[in-house]
Amino acid sequence: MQLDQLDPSMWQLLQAENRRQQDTLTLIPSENHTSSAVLRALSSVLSDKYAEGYPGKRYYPGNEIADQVETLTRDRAKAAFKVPCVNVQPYSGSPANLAIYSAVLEPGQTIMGLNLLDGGHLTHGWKFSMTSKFWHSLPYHMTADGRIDLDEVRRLAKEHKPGIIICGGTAIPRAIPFKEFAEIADEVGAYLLADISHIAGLIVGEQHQSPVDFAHLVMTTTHKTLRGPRGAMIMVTEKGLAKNAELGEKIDKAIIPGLQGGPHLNTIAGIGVALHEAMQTEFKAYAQQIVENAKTLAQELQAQGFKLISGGTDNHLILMDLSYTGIGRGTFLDPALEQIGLCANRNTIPNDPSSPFYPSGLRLGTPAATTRGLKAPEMKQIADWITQTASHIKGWQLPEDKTARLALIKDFKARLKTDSWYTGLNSEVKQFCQRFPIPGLET
Ligand code: DSN
Repeated sequence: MQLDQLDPSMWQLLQAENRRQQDTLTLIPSENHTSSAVLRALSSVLSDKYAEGYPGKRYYPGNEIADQVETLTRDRAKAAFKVPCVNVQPYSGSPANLAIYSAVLEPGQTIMGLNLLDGGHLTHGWKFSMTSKFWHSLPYHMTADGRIDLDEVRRLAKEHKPGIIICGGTAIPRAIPFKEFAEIADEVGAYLLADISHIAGLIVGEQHQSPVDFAHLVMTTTHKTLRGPRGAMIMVTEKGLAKNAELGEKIDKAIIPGLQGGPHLNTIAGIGVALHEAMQTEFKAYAQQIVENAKTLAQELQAQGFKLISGGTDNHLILMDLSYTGIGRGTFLDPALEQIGLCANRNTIPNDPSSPFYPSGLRLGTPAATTRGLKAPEMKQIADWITQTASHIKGWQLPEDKTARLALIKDFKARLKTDSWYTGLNSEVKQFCQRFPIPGLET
């Protein structure tokens, strides 16, 4: 029976989400729109199959095809990133990072990652993440001008001799200096892990340097600029194998039996399809356009008077610093933009004068919009909508007092629903979006 007849309630929700995505613009830099081919693989019957183990060594029968699916995806990943070993089974980036640390470190050893509030990731050692309970976390930071503080990385590494240094993060608008990180890691004998989750598609599309000659290990999620399903991959480089010839086996064992059970074969097939797409010549043009769009959007925002962390972008991501207009301004701009149909997320900025829950920045990215075919003129339009919205809400200021703060935010959110100014702009955005269909929804 068809889903709409079997379960109309769920069907209607799925239809509503299709409409929401079509009628709004995704500007969250970690999101993208997968192709109908990737979605097709994701909804295949591979979802029903257990395949604990690895190709040729499974704990269940019936895995002849599963073995070929996993091997094909692994081979594509090896070719796309030019690495000798890849594990495509991690359920997402968080368990992938946990598996890496457990493969190469003893409990209690030191890990060094970029502080979460400066643009790192929870699993790079944030104080409330398991990664800082099992290992000793020593975060490094951004400089005042929004660049990674390599002097601090070097000083901390020399003093504390970490077992692993992690480079990469979630809100870094500039190129990651892999070579400089490698020099520091090599000097102190640490593993270097490049977490390229945000920029994997830019690397395959040759718009960002690859970490493969510099890092021992590379981890990426598969759904951001790479435009695949939600999943992750761990890669071991030649340099990694030179440091530890058993690194590939160690990573495989850390995933299963160390951390996970049966792999999600439908996701692995979807990753394989996404990698196939990423290795076509059109993907390079896509990656190039992502960066061009981000640069245009950054310039337009600056021309409107906005301040950006690091003064611009080298990649797909822009971090707006709203702190000069008051503290915690992301708390207002994020829902106000959502009300007109633009989804960008509030985010902390380095040295945020506010708190993570009421951050002073807004994070924007162009991967999803570029998938829909937006180019420079549309980036100008988006900058104009952001400017109008920021101006419309400029009177709202976050009170210091916690009770007053909660009351004011409640009031602000209620006003979003009743203020007809938003309805006007929302219709404009909706109409604009009709010109740019989401590829996966076309069929
Ligand atoms: N949540 C992701 C991001 O938005 O960057 C990182 O895992």
